[in-house]
Amino acid sequence: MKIDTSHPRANSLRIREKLVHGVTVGITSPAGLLAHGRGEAFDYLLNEKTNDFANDSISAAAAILLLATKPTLSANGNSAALCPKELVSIAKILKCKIEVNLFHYTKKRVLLIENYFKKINPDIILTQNSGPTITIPSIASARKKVLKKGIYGSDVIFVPLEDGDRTEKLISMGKKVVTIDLNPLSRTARSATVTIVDNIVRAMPKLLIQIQQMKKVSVSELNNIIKKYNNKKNLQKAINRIASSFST
Ligand code: PTJ
Repeated sequence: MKIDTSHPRANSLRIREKLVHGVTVGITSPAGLLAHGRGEAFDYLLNEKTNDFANDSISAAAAILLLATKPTLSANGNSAALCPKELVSIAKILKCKIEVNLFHYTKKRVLLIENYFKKINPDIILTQNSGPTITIPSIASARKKVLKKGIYGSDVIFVPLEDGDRTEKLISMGKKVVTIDLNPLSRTARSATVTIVDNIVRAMPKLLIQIQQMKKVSVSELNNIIKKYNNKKNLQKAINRIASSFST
């Protein structure tokens, strides 16, 4: 669909088109459109901007990812459609890999997403041939199957856009989890180490810049950023922001 640039919600329509394209080429699940709709509702209540609390989370996320020994970026059908280039750029700076891990699992869609990333950078993506997979029994969904070389063997995992039990389980395995989720009440938002309550299309370019800028920051300074950060308090600020949008 051609989007009229003068349309007051042109940007929102452009994002929708990316997801519709994702469904058309088979990388995004049809349910991904519904998930995006839920996100849009929260975005509206958050004033469709990166709020101060999200900027604080972005700094903490950059610090945790830069301090990680072995980070992995987990991609799904929505993140692949909305910000594949940023995911690849972040993986490149962190010298880590992207692993496709799907809720609405089909082998076909996994292969399509892997190839989608390979076209941007063939060296950045772990594939189903990248060694053994491990099943994390306490995860209920298909997301329980992870690569030993990827999510299973990582100390920090980036899991944007999901509301599920995976984050809780990864945390209970001693891992740190960074997420992006417009819904501050989701299970993932509440159990992650750092939750960026913002639209992934706004947050990812900012996270990329932050990681680039903080690359030269000392380990003690990165640790200080993390020490000062409190995810629970940050989520409360997002909830307060949403609540305040209901007053006249
Ligand atoms: O590709 P698959 O099969 O792995 O499926 C991906 C989806 C996203 C469909 C799947 O993980 C799912 O069903 O997710 P949920 O449970 O709907 O959770 C998605 C979360 O992301 C919700 O809390 C939404 O509010 C949030 N969300 C949706 N769109 C955005 C978003 N957060 C940030 N930016 C968005 N654009």
